[in-house]
Amino acid sequence: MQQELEQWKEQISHLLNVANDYLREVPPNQLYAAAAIVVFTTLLLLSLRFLKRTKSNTIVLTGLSGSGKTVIFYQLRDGSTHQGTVTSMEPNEDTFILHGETTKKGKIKPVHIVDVPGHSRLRPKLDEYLPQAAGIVFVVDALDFLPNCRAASEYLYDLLTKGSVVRKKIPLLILCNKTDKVTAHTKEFIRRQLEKEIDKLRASRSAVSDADVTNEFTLGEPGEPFSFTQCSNTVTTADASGLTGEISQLEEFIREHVKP
Ligand SMILES: Nc1nc2c(ncn2[C@@H]2O[C@H](COP(=O)(O)OP(=O)(O)OP(=O)(O)O)[C@@H](O)[C@H]2O)c(=O)[nH]1
Ligand SMILES: [Mg+2]
Repeated sequence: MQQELEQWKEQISHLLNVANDYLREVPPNQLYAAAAIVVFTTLLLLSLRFLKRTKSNTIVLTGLSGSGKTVIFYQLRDGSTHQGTVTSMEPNEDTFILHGETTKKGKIKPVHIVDVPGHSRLRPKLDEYLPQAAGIVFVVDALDFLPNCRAASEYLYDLLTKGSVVRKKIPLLILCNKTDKVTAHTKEFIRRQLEKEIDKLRASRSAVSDADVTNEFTLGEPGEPFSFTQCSNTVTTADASGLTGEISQLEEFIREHVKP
C-alpha cells in the first residue's frame, strides 16, 4: 500500500515537471492569450445565464374597474370564475402555470400575473409592477364600452406615455372582454373608437401648459390622426370572455412574451 502511494507520488511529480518544462518553453504572450480566452468565455457564459434568469415572466392586467380583470385572473390560474368577484381593493398576484397548460407534458415556465384594480386611487400601484412587465393586458368591457370609452382612453393614454412602458417598448394587448354577450362590440370597433378618443385627448393635453403635463412622452405623429401603429410599443387587440373561459387569444399573447 505504502509502496503504491509512493509510486503514484513519483509519477505525479514527474508529470508536473514535464508540464512545467513545457510551460517554460511556451512564449509568455501565448500563455496570457490562453488565460484571457478562458476568463472571457467564463464571463460570457456567466452573463448569458444571468440574462436568461432575469428575463421577466410578469404579465400585468390593467383596465377600468368592472372590465373583468379579476375574473380573467382566476380563469388563467384555476380555469374557473370562483362564482363572481367584487371590486378589488388590492392587487392580486400569483406565479403559476396557466390552467390551460396543466395537461401539457414537460417543463413549463410559470407566469407571474398581476391584476391591478381599476379604481383610480389604486392605479399608482401600477408603477410598482410596470418596470418588470414582459407584457401589459389592457382589459376593456366590450359590453358597456361606449359610456366608458373616454375613461378607458385616458387610462390607455397614460399607460402608453409612461417612461417605463415606452423606453422598454413593452407590448400591449387590448383585450375586449365579455364577448359572450351578442351585444358586445367588436374588437375592430373598439380599437377605432379608442384611437379617435386618444386623438382628441392628444389635442387637449398638448394644449395644457408644459408645467402641467405629467406624461413623459407624447403619442403618435404630429399632424396625423392617431393610430396605434404609430406607437413605439406594439399594440394588438384580441377577444375574450372571462365568464365562459374563452381566453385562448390571451394565453397566446402571454406565451408569446413569456416563453414556456
Ligand atoms: N358577461 C360577462 N360578464 C363578465 C365577464 N367577465 C367579467 N364579468 C363581470 O364583470 C364584473 C366585474 O368583473 P371583475 O373581474 O370583478 O372586474 P375587475 O376588472 O377586476 O374590476 P376591479 O377589481 O374593480 O378593477 C363581474 O360582475 C363579472 O361577473 C365576461 O366575460 N362576460
Ligand atoms: Mg378586480
